[in-house]
This record gives sequence, structure tokens and C-alpha cells, in this order.
Amino acid sequence: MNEIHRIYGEEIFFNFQEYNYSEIDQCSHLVKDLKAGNLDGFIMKNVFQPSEVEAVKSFLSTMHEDDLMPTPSGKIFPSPFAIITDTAERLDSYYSQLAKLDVCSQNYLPVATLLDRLARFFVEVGSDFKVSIPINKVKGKAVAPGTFRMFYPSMGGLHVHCGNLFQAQSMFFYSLIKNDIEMDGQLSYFVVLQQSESGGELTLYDMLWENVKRKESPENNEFVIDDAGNKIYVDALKSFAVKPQPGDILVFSGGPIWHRVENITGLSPRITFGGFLNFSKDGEELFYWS
Ligand SMILES: O=C(O)CCC(=O)C(=O)O
Repeated sequence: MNEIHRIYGEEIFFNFQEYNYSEIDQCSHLVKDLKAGNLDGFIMKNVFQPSEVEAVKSFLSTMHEDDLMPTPSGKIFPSPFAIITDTAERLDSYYSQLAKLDVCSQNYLPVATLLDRLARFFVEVGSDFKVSIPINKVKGKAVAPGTFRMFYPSMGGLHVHCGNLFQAQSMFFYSLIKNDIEMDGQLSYFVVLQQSESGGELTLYDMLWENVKRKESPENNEFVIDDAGNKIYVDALKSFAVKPQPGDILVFSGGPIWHRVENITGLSPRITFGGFLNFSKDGEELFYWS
């Protein structure tokens, strides 16, 4: 059988590594390495068994369309923090969606397994940190640990972005968080539940937040704007691709590294459960959320 290449391209110019969940005992330093900048990303293979992945997908297929929030390239559940812009109403709507995820995890073992294993995984790879989900100080409740993201074929994937841009755009959300989260250099994570047959890979560009902090519009997928005001066309940049497989978890420096999810060109949607990670300002804690 041909070996599946999860990290590929002419030149892998960031430090991206692959591990297997069977060797998790030796991986407790990975988050520390990401924080120190010695590592830029890693794929932990086979964190979930194929039967566990299938069970979560079966659960998703039973969800009501109304519970899935449309996005430019598919659907998301529960609502992402980006919807909390300024009003209490939006905060209520965020929490009413999140309550549905809580109900699902109480009633469906596969969802509980997903959330529990993920929490354990972050402790395993981030053993130097206290790991938790941030608390919203208005509601006194944790925010979402992650979101299910469905990317449908031919809808364009996820346009070029980096996490620091999102964090800068969502100041209101962060002002409502009790914990002291760093506002730069966040990490991204996602669990793959279904890969598209073609397309859907994550492209990482040789371009960092320290030089480029702007886009013309969120929709633009061709160029970004550097600190001197020049347009940088992403197709002209060096890049490589990462395509973790169902059951794998990818964690990477999505805050500073500009990246995008390629258009899905196969028939099957790409399905992930993911979010972001960052440290407390004193560097002692690790938070994850979406
Ligand atoms: O959920 C995904 O697959 C996309 C992840 C991503 O682009 C990000 O975390 O910034």
C-alpha cells in the first residue's frame, strides 16, 4: 500500500513533524517546543480510531440543518466566537448554540469521547502547562472548546489568513474573557473527521505576521498587504501543504503563519473539529477555545 504523505511540497521550510499517538508518552514537550519556536507544527496520527471517527460523523449527519451556522464555504457548529461582536444578544446566541453541544456530549458517547480525548491530548502534549477552556466573565461559563467545520466542495475552502488577524479582529470577545490570554502568537488545532478526496489541504506560506498584518478584505484569496503597503500575491510565495488524515490532530503556529484551506475539489465535504490555543500572559497556562 502506498504511504500517505501528510506533509508535502518542494521544500518544507517550517519545522513540521509527525508522531503517532502510540508514542504519546514521549510527546509531552510538544506544546513547549511550539511556544519556544523550536517547532512550528505537528500532526499526531491516529488519536481517534476509525470507528470513533465514524461514530462522530454519524452523529453529525443526524443534526438539524437549523443548528448548523452557514459560513462562506460550508457550515459550522456551534457558532464561533467571531459572532460575539458587541451585543448581549449575540453572547446569548453563542451560549444557546454552545448549550446544544453540551447536550450532545451528554447524550452521545462519541461526542463526549471526542471532547474528553481532546482535553486529555492537550494535557499530554502540554504537560508543562495547566490546561483549560477560557471562562466568559459575563456568563461565568467556559466558552466553546472547538467547533465542527464542514467545508463543502467547490465553495472555496478557507481564504488566506492567520490567527493573529482573527485575534485582532475579535477584541470584544477577548475583553469578555476572565483569563489573561496572550493576544499574539496563538496556535491552531483541528481533528480531522473526514478529508476531501482532493483539495482541502492546508497550505502554509512562507509569510509571517511580523511582516504582513493586512488583507484588502476577508474574502480576498489572492494577495495580502505587507507593512510597507505592497501587495503580496500568495501564489508567488513559497508554500507547502499539510493534509492530516481522519483521526489525526494537527496543531500548528496558525497565529503568525499565513495559511489557507484549499478549495475542496472532490465530492466529499472536509469535516474537522477545531479551534485555537494560546498561553496565559504569565506563560504558565494553556487555553483552548473556538
Ligand atoms: O478547521 C480547519 O480545518 C481550518 C483551520 C485553520 O485554518 C485555522 O485554524 O486557522
